[in-house]
Amino acid sequence: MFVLPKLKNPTNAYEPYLDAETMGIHHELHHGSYVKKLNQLLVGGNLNISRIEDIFENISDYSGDIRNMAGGHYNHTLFWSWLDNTMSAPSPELHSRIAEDFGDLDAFKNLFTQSAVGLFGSGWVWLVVNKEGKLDIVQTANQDSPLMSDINSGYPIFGIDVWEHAYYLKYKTKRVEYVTALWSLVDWNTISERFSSKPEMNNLG
Ligand code: MN3
Repeated sequence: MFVLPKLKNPTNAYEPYLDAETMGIHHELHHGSYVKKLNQLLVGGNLNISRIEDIFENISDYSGDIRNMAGGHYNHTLFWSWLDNTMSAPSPELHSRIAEDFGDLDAFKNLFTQSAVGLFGSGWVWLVVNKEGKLDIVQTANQDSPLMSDINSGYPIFGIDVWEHAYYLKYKTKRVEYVTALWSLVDWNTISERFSSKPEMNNLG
């Protein structure tokens, strides 16, 4: 059975960028319901799955409901891991890769923010290591992951939830203000660790 992971901090520790009410609802109710429904679907289908990646690797074998709930659980688990209230910076290794692939850190942030603001409807924007081994910015719809076998756009090392439930209470329709504020909460330490521990490209399918 999958469990809802704890946030790194109390819900009010992300203020003023993310308000405590949004963090609480987003974590307990939205993410919590993905976990609960995923477990119900797996039990109901007699499916014994212990790794979400096992679902992603053969995503077309699973129902749309399992796709949505497994993606929702996986994506939000990553999202919380990438948010903290301690200012940090990319590791030298990641920083030089960002400079190589995007110009510099500010250019990357601008491109990523544009992609997040430009995504139509609900979904996620990701920084991935693609099959060529380059950093890339990709979008997914709904709760899809870049790791799903019918998408396969790279290994996500960072991503932002741009569903309205992530920002509507505080920012209303102003998604650009939410994404801009979020840069102050980005935990580059965790992202740098995920970058340096990424699997070999030939394991990405
Ligand atoms: Mn969400």
